[in-house]
Amino acid sequence: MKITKIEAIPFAIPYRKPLRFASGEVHTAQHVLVRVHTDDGVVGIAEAPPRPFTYGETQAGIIAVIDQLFAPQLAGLTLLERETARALMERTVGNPTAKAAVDMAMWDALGKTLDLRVVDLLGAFTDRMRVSHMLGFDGPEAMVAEAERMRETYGISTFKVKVGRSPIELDTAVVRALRERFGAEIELYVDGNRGWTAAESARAMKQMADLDLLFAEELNPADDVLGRRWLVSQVDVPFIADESVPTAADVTREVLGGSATAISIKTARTGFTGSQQVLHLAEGLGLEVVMGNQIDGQLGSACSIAFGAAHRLTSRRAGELSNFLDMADDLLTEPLEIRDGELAVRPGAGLGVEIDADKLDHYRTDN
Ligand code: MUC
Ligand code: MG
Repeated sequence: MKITKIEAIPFAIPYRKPLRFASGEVHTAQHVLVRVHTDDGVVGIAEAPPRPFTYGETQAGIIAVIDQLFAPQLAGLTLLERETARALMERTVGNPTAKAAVDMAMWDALGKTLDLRVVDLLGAFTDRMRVSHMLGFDGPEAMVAEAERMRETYGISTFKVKVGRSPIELDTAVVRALRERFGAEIELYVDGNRGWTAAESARAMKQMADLDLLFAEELNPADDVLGRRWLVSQVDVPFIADESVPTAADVTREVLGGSATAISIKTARTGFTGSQQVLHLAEGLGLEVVMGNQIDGQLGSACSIAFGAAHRLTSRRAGELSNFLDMADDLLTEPLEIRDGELAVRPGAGLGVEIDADKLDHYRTDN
């Protein structure tokens, strides 16, 4: 069970359909595959998605911090010493997705070593979740057509609509068109990625007051502290903090400060160990929780479903588990499949997924 080596391998897989939102856009999945090797010959895997517009990380930076700091610090630890691993990695500020991927690859290796699934090690609440699909910026017709395709092909009936454009009517028209097309058949919520001001957000929420939204997420910057509090105090749906709460301390600050009433948990930024810390905090505070997506590939989505399905609170709402559908290809030997609007946890030990060696050879960018 001793860690002998940690690899950080860059790869690039194009998106069939780029995702556009208020803080950025993604055309290619330039992620980092993390492999934790042990002295038993077990290899645990996870992926880190660089999101410079959210966390400041780059692909080269993730590789550097793993190769130069985390790999030497963690070598020799056993897979049970995850708290020690966390404490060692916490000596380095920031770098959330690099830390999360190392943590999750350790859990995968532990599951494979014990011949147990990660979902069972974490809590084993259920083995599947309803899926929520993210609709990136486009015109109303194209976004309605995309939702129709997702419903027909995968049975998905919950949609998170990216908003935050100016004028606000560009986005409110999309949400209205979706509600008019599908009526009560779908669940809808919006995510602004900090694109609007507090006043624009309040005006947009008034325009959408009759559209039966589930949630509103990060409509304006949390750093506009008083503006955010003013907004959250008047919005009548749970207000989700996402990129403003990458740590448990951030959750505490934002929620106690009146700047959020719900949170997004993303395994891509808090791994499994940190996500449990955030989840238990959220339960204690009585917050709504949504499993978010860091525009993950299939490996990242396998991590999200393992965590989301493991716990009661995270599996209550549809989880954002479908961004990988927009990628042209992936690295897994067997693709994840969304059916009847649900994604199931894989049956095998650990995360239950394996990397296809030929695909990795083809997409890795360090050879
Ligand atoms: C989301 O929920 O915001 C886009 C930016 C980011 O940090 O995550 C994605 C999705
Ligand atoms: Mg978000």
